[in-house]
Amino acid sequence: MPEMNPRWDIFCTVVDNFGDIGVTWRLARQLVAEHGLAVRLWVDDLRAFERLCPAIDIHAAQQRQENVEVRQWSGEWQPTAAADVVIAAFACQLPAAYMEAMAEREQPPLWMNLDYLSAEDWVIGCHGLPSVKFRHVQKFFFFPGFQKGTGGLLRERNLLEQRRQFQQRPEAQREFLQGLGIDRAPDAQLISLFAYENTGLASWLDSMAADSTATHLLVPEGRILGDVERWLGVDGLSAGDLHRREALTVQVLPFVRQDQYDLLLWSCDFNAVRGEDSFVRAQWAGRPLLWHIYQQEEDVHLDKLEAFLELYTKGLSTPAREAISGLWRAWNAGEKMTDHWQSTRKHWPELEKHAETWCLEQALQADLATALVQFYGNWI
Ligand code: TRH
Repeated sequence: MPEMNPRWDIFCTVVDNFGDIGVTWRLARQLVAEHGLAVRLWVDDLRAFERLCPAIDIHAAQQRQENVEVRQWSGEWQPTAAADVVIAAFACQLPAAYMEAMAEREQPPLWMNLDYLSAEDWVIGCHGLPSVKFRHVQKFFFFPGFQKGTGGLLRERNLLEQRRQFQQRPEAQREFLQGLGIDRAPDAQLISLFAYENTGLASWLDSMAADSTATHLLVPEGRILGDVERWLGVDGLSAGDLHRREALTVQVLPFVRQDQYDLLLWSCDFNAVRGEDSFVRAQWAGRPLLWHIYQQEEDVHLDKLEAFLELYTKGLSTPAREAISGLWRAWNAGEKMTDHWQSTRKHWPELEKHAETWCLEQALQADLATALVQFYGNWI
């Protein structure tokens, strides 16, 4: 008999950066808050987690955060009963003893691999298919995605309504920005910059500095700061630092809590994002964006970039499509951004409208947490 109140275990190994924990923490919270499930989140690196959620006690073997049971996934695995639903995030390898515990259950659990996000078409054919077996326990592929037939995107139930309200209240935005030490000049466009190291940055900063419109660029502390320092000709940038070069103001921000990061994206006119989770959040912000994709071996990430561009730019006029695609391609090749930025600026109103349309279209799909719960419902 399936459990009345199923227990879920989510396993996360932090490969690098913040995407692995960013996605699993978001999913865990949503399964608890919106689906009333009992969720344990097993994480092998609580220091990365602490950046997104400063309330984390990095020494605790077990703790509750926002009603999620957070477990330190250490090398020495303590025997534990397997849950009803087991999610291995991004193909992480579960502890051998836990796999045995899954197989020993009277009713084997639903075991899924939550894969990386891709807009490629093959994802539709593979989503939900059986993968490997451990003894008699079957694993399934679960693919997030942008199209019908995929597992969708993480989106909290009231997210777009909260975003709409926040964006309609300039005083709420001002208050939030002031809390981060940001004093926005009324006529300046606000841009956030979260990216990996990028040799194209200098040319983009040159363009913004030379622009007739003022730009206030907000850079959370992270990997791109070295390139910003080189362009400014300064060393050791840290949160709070502010530099002006012609029309461009560059301000370094602290790395904020994950929910605060949404407010930052919602406050900006344009967001440069990266990886997976910030990329999706920038889409929910309903504003034009620039994606720095996570680089993979043999440049397979470039196919993913093109697949997304093909979907995203549908409905745009040809010049606007060429402008934004050119900008994204240049950014991801570390190439000169100057001309692409100027063309993008020319199509601003159209790109702004399109970003909102895209967001609303994407929100017509079931969100990923709901899709997972439905998958389980169909499986039992
Ligand atoms: O950090 P990322 O580059 O993460 C990843 C990992 O590299 C992963 O291994 C890879 O597979 C994946 O990308 C594709 O980018 P991402 O996914 O955007 O994760 C960043 C998280 O950090 C996201 O949840 C938002 C959060 N964040 C904050 O909470 N506060 C901040 O100030 C900022 C800038 C981000």
